[in-house]
Amino acid sequence: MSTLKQLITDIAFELGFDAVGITLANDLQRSNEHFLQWRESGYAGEMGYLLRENPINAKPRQILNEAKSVISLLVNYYTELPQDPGSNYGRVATYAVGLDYHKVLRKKIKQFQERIKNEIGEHFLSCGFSDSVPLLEKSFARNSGLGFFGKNTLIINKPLGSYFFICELISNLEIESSEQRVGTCGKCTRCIDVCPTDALNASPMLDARLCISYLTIEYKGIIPLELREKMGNWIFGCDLCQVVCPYNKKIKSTSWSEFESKNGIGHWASLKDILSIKSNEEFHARFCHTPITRTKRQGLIRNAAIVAGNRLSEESLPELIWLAENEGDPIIREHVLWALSKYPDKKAIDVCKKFFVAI
Ligand code: B12
Ligand code: SF4
Ligand code: SF4
Repeated sequence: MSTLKQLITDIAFELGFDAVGITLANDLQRSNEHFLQWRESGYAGEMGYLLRENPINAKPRQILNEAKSVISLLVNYYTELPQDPGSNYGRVATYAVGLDYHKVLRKKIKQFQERIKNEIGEHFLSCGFSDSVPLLEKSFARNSGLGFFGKNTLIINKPLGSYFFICELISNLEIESSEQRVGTCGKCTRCIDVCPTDALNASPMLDARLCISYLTIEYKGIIPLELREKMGNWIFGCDLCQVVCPYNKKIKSTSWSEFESKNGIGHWASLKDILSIKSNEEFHARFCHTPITRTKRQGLIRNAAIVAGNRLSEESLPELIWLAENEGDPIIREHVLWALSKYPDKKAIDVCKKFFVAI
């Protein structure tokens, strides 16, 4: 390994990154075509930043003119799922149980940049990100030798599995590229089979409009009726196509304490607690250090109402009734009334009748 590559790898591991790989900062022609094909198929749903006329996606030099290499870094966020505490709780995807990874990783990437600059001097230029620019991060991670595309459309790394964040540094350094890793799903189709909404039926593309992760986090409107029951217990994100993946069977828990569930909302959240959040200020105060802020109060209560209806959460019933009678937000009200229509309870039926909801 060249000295520069060794130096960068050593700094990355010292700072706690779980894997590092390097590739050239060239445009990725084929990935770009796939991205455009995906978008033209309508699979991006309403994710505005991916629908812009000139998304940066596969062109690192549009971000850093002098770019020569992309240094990709992986951060394991896996923590074990505690037992389901029962019907009064909703599930949170593993990546979101702790602190907001955008903030944690931004700080760490900055330290990484500073350490490299200290070692090699002021001529070092770089831009670093994780999930904050529309760059095809998975394609660059794959090209950096950090794994392969699974049929669930995620990058799979041996031995890390797929529960990791991808970060990258676009830099002006000429560094020897890492060797591409070979790997394949073979005949396995577990993720496609387990997906409750058939979002992976177009694999190797994912129809985000059907994906529970998109519906619960990115999508701001009224969830289509036919998808609500399929959302099951999920109030934020979805992990099912990772849970079943054989590459995730023997993985280690994260060494990043920031991503442990004690620092955030946790794997299971009380539906009653969420449904009783009365204002945006209260929502912000509770979740401002976590990725949950993305849904805002409206989205999280909408999701919690659906899960309460799916699980017939007893504790949530008084909160749902209160929301049906007092909440001003029409999106929240719509989902609350849908949830109440699922309960066999007389009080719930009376509220539905009052608001003319078909039971
Ligand atoms: C938009 C987005 C989403 C959308 C769409 C996901 C998707 N698969 O497209 C939604 C909201 C659904 C989502 C969900 C999740 N996401 Co997300 N998401 C992104 C984001 C911002 C962009 C991804 C993107 O560009 N999609 C567009 C598609 C076309 O690009 P692509 O998936 O890279 O597609 C490539 C291949 O599929 C292939 N391909 C596509 N079509 C075709 C067709 C043919 C013929 C061929 C041969 C190949 C091919 O080529 C494409 C280009 O290289 C990235 C961050 C980033 N900037 O990259 C994170 C990112 C992909 N998400 C991430 C995570 C963690 C998740 C979730 C696990 C979170 C959760 N638990 O809820 C889920 C997983 C759902 C899933 N199975 O993918 C991580 C993934 C880490 C990993 N191990 O790969 C990323 C990289 C964020 C990060 N920096 O860590 N996400
Ligand atoms: S995250 Fe869930 S809904 Fe989305 S593709 Fe995977 S299993 Fe399907
Ligand atoms: S579950 Fe099977 S098909 Fe899906 S990503 Fe994992 S190995 Fe590939």
